[in-house]
Amino acid sequence: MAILDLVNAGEQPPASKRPAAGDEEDGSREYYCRRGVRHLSDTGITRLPGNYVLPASDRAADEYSPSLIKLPVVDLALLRRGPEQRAAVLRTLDAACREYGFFQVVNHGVDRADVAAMLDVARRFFALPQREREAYMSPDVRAPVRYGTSFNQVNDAVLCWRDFLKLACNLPLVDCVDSWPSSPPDLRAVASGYAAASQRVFMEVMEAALEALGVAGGEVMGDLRKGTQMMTVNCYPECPQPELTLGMPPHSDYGFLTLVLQDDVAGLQVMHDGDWLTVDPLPGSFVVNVGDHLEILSNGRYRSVLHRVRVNSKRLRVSVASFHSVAADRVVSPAPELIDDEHPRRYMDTDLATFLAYLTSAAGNHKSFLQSRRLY
Ligand SMILES: O=C(O)CCC(=O)C(=O)O
Repeated sequence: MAILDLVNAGEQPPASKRPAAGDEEDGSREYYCRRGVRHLSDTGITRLPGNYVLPASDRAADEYSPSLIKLPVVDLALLRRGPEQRAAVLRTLDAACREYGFFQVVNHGVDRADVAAMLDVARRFFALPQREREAYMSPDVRAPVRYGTSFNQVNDAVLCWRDFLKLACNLPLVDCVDSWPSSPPDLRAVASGYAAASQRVFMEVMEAALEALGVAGGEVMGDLRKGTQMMTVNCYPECPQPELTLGMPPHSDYGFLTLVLQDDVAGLQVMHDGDWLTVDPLPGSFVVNVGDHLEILSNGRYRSVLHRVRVNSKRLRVSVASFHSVAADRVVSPAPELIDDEHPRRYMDTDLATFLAYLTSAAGNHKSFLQSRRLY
């Protein structure tokens, strides 16, 4: 038994909820990967199984009494209201991307009812019987639909307290939607409407970010218009010992920007000046963060920042993260406008296909992929 398994070893689902004889071995890592944490939480366990217990050095240090930060707010309505207001918003956006790598977007034009419907259908999907959810499980990181658990369950040394549904949203969207879950019956309509809205907001914010960086956006925006979008619907159920584990480990995101829709339960934490700060969920807003591809394109001016998710014992949390980038084989490089004697090129070229290949052999947490692309 591994050392980690000795901590809290022995906590298993009550007999009534255990798999029938001949099913996976009860309490094995494989069992937990197959069943996920929603199922485990529903069994009413009171102690965390050893597979989820992080070494003390990787746990969140403090008691869970998060001090909430308000991220810089980017108001998209002001972006459209004449050159002066646009310039002021661009300054806010630029400062947020350099200092935090994170900001919140308001007045984004996505209907509140559509946002609420997305969170609602997400909750209903994770409340479906386990067998229905399991049908979408796949170990293939390139699958157009993938239900699973943990962060990168094949390579995670310790499992994370998260279940997810990943939906590829590449264009034309109709080609992807048919492979998405058919239950709940409104999932395809609600999630495809939300995905299209999220792509619109992404394009508007990305155009502003390129303008703020002083980069000619034509080619990049053209590539993004034909690019990739992956939507991850996250479920972090109530956890019996949240201080021993995490919903997601510290990681950065691969793409240009990620748009995160969170419900009203706090959990997302951002690394800033060496401290973990909890993002205050601002109702109706999207949290937006810079991904590795934008850090590379900006030659390091914008920061793809580590973030992680804490869980709690009282309320299930749902979030929807939408990752946007160029097509998988399209090369991402530092913009020539941002390279000079004072700012030599800091990153090698990369592409999404290389990142996906990397994920099959590494956990992909921390900023390990981005570090592998750094020249100095
Ligand atoms: O659940 C969240 O708030 C953040 C999710 C996230 O970081 C991710 O999906 O990469």
